[in-house]
Amino acid sequence: MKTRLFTACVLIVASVGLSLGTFAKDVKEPGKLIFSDDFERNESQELKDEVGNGWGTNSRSRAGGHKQVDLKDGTMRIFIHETADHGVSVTHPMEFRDGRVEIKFMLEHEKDSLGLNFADLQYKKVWAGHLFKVVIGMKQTELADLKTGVMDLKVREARLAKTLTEAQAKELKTKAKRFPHKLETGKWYTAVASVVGDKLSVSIDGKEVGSFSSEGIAHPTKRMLRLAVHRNVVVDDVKIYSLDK
Ligand SMILES: [Ca+2]
Repeated sequence: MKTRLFTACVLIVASVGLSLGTFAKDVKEPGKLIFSDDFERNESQELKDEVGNGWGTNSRSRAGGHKQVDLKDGTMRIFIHETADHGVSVTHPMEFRDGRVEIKFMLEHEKDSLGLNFADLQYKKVWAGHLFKVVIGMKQTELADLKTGVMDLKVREARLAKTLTEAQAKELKTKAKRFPHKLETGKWYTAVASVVGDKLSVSIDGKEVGSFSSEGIAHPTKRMLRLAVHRNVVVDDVKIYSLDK
């Protein structure tokens, strides 16, 4: 009897251990690396944006062609030009349903923030392909569904025309979530934004900051990453993983 009990215990412990092991493996599973950049290079000139490696910027259309992105000391410095009529957008194509973006970043001023915007320019029911975003600021991180929120064309029109109904305004409030999370200026952090199904999760330096589920996040094709900068941000080591099977 004792032996049987002992055997049963061993089996239970072994199977729990095995499933924990499998679980740990699932959590750690990095997915397939589909893009990475360490910015260890320089431009051929210092007057205009020339990021290379497939990156685009909106400096020509929004800042009269003035330089707003500089490769320096093996990093990418993004800074808004005084003539810009829109935040700086530094874009890279990608494609996944479920995936993860990792990025090293440094904010140098209390008012700085880094936006990670996920877009699909082929989807025409939203403004400029906006699906959802993560905005990392000095005091908080915001996660927002833009597809079924403020960037939905009908919602956007109503907001601009100030004809948004009370019910619409109330619903819009459910499309974003803010998490208090303090950062220090002049310090490097690594942010990870994971998208699985309708859930967007963000961690900074391995610590979960927050997660948010909303239907726009489940959009089947995330085709572009936009780094959105309204003042000044330094970034490095961008990695994009697809978690699609
Ligand atoms: Ca680097």
